[in-house]
Amino acid sequence: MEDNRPTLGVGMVGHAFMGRVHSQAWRSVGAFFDLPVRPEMTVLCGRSRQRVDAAAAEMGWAHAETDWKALLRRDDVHIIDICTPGDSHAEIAIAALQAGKHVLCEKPLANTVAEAEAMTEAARDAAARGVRSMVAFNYRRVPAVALARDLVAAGRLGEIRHARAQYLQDWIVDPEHPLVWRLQRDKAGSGALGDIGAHIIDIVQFVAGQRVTGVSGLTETFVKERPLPEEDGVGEVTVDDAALFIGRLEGGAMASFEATRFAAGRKNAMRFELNGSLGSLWFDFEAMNELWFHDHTLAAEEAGFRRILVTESDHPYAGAWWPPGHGLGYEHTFTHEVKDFLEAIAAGTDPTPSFADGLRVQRVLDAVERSAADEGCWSPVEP
Ligand code: SOE
Repeated sequence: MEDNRPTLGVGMVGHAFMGRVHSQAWRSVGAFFDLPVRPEMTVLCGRSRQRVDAAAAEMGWAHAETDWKALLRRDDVHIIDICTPGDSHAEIAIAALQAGKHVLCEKPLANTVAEAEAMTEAARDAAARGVRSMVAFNYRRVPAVALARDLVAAGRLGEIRHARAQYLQDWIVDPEHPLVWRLQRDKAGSGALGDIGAHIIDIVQFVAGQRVTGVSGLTETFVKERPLPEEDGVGEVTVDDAALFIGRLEGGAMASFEATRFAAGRKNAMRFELNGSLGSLWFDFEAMNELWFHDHTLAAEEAGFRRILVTESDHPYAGAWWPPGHGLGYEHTFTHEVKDFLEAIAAGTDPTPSFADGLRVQRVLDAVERSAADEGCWSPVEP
């Protein structure tokens, strides 16, 4: 049968971990979701000719380029997917939006508030011309997290009193782990704070449906020097290894956040708990197909945390995949992300999380850093 759907060519910049995950999303989305458009993996961009050619062939991209600006000049590229370290997000995203390309940008949106503001302004101008943008906070697209958001929005938690969020990893506990780009401030902007703290700030704001209005925080760098990755010698770690902060949500709730790469034994424990006047929710990414819900309106004898296996066909996203109980993984969150992005482009609506949502997270990150530099002093977050 003839396929009359419009084709949207994707040009992706970067092909390391995030590039690989995004590639699998672009590759599989059309096979599992009935899309109004047809995405095409048109061109992959990377700095080394040899490595980008090999990555393009391995991951299914039709062409390879070594200069991201070449992607903007191509008529067969309609979407730019940015999977580079934070120091290049603003330049690429703004140029792409101005060139009329839709933009999907990895998180955190930028390395500074000023960059995130400029990107948000460019996104606003572009949206007026029908050009869409989205920041890749993929955990919003875990079915259990989307269900948590729906339950809160339906009022099942009542008034939110507490938000408690953690993102715990352990990949640099070993002091011999090399000084990779994520440990360099000029490339990554910050450490655990921006890399994984950004996720839990976004998740709390998304699920609770409320902004963080102020914070007080501490950051720490436990290992100050590490071996250089490609030469002899050591270099200085210029970012935080861990960040711990409390905050206030606009509805009055008290919130706590912990982001660390030093939680030995915790691999990707992105967790949150919300407590409201009518009930509570609890999620841990290491068991990502489950959401725990306590309905406090039930009689005490039968109430208590109940495990919801979020794999039913009526659960968010789940119906497109496997029969109940068979479960999804990390990669599916990115497939859901590009699905929603493509649908919004086709419908002519603004996808979420928007660059403005990314800026909102960036302002919280900045407030935490200012607080930590001032011995934990209370730091309001600009609205
Ligand atoms: C590394 O800490 C990392 O890959 C983050 O950059 C991702 O955003 C997170 O999903 C998993 O951990």
